[in-house]
Amino acid sequence: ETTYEETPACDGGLSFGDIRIIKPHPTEDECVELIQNGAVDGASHGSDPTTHWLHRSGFTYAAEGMGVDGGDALATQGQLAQYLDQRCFELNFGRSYEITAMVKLSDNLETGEAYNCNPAIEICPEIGVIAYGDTFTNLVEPAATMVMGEPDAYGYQQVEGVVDISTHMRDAYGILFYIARNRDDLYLFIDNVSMKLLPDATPTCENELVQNGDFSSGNTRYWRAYFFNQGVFSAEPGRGGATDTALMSSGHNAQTSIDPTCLLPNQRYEVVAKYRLFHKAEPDVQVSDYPGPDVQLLGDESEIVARTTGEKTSDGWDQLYGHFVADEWKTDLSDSLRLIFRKGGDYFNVLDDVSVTPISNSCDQLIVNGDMELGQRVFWVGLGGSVGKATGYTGIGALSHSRSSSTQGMRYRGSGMGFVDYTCFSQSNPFIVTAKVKLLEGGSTTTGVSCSSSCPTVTLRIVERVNGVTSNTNIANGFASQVWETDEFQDFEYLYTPKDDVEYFELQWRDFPPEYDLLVDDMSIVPRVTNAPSESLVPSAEPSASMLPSEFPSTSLQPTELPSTSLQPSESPSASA
Ligand SMILES: [Ca+2]
Ligand SMILES: [Ca+2]
Ligand SMILES: [Ca+2]
Repeated sequence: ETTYEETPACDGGLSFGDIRIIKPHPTEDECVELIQNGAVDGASHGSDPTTHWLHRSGFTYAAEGMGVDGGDALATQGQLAQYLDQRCFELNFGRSYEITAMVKLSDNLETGEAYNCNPAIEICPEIGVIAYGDTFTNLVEPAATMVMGEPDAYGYQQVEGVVDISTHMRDAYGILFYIARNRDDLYLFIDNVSMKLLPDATPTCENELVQNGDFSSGNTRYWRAYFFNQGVFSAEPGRGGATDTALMSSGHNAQTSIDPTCLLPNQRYEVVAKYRLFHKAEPDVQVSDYPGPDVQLLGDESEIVARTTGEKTSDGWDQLYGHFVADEWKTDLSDSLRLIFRKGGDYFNVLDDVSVTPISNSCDQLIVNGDMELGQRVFWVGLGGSVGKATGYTGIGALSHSRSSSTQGMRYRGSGMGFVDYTCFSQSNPFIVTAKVKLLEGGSTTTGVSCSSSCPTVTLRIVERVNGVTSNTNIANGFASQVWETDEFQDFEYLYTPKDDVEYFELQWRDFPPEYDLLVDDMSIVPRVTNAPSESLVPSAEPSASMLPSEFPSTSLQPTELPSTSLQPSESPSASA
């Protein structure tokens, strides 16, 4: 006997809304690694090595035993791709994923003999991510690029990159990850593919604001290209030796982010980096073309915060240096603050040891690089004439050439690059300005000027602006000796009483005879009270209005204005340009 259930009543059935598909929330663990079967080791394990992988064109070939370390790989004559778990981009919005993969190009599917692709000079395999939304298709390409350097023992080369989760990824209904061959003539092998959540980049706001600035991790983490469709690459060697890496940007620019909430309001910061430039036409030869890269902070506004110094390190790297103050536009950003290394033209720019750190506000020494050892370029600017590093001296800095006017010289960027912290200034705290100064016969780097009478005059001008009013103080010949000893430096010293509320400050060496060049070294501005060695040069009594020691001939003092004949009418006295 067969029995049946009772016939159900047919008065209802399914209607719209009776079935709901609930999208389960992923766990955090499920969203750490987004690539499924990234090791593609199925073939030798008896399972399908192509699981989770799609080919966008061509075919998929299980390359058994042809992977990294002799494991399995996948090969294609098209692109290999897989869809990512889009829910993870909602869960982790605001964070970043690091993409890594090993890839190999070969013209032979059977032997897999490797073709060594050089991303500096040719198109190599890359990884892209496409977000499909209801109203958009957003492409991140490349999301990862090939690392410079030799292939590993199995012929594989590293591809790497970092992807920030964009609003497009968060709002997409589907996200495709793909590895592109970019070569019609070669097969693509892939292995060890990964797209992994980076540790939460919530900054710890430690002393160093640049993450992975020495690239010692061997990857480009936290760095990317500034221009769309440009890459940044790990490059060897870095400054840390043969196994250390640096960052290479091809064509244009590299950038990283600084969290604006880590900046202390009105704090001063030092920007330091090392670089090497190569022409694309001759990529093996380092060049020192000027201007070098500059370093820009970019948010709602932008500011150049470092430039080349013109002086190499002992290991042959050029140097970038600068200061900035964390003023409001930098600290009050809701979005990220970007640090961009810019060098136009057909160059490779290799960066290493990038650092942004707060400067101690001790007011102990207001001149940066006073010994000129870092070079002169970012610090000193020609005033009419040019400024260059003096050769034949031990680290002597500034030399003014080709002067056609006696007012020409050089100026120190107290403002502009912010090298003098004039928040240290107040009328109640005098400072001592010192320098070593030497005059050379024009065009000579060695022959000093000597004199017995009517010795030449050299002027240090202090330019200050207070409440929008610029004033100059000219100190002509603040020298201990009035005799110019040939080949000797003269000691310059001046007791300087700053104004209150200084808004702009610079120093100018100028107004010396046009037939001579000027050398300056060991410049210094220190508070009088803490500068014990200079106490002997300062009169024990209250300084007179002239602010100079009494043993100086008073005729050499011109504390307010120079005779008008020595001033060029065409030049703005403020020289604040
Ligand atoms: Ca494998
Ligand atoms: Ca390095
Ligand atoms: Ca020096």
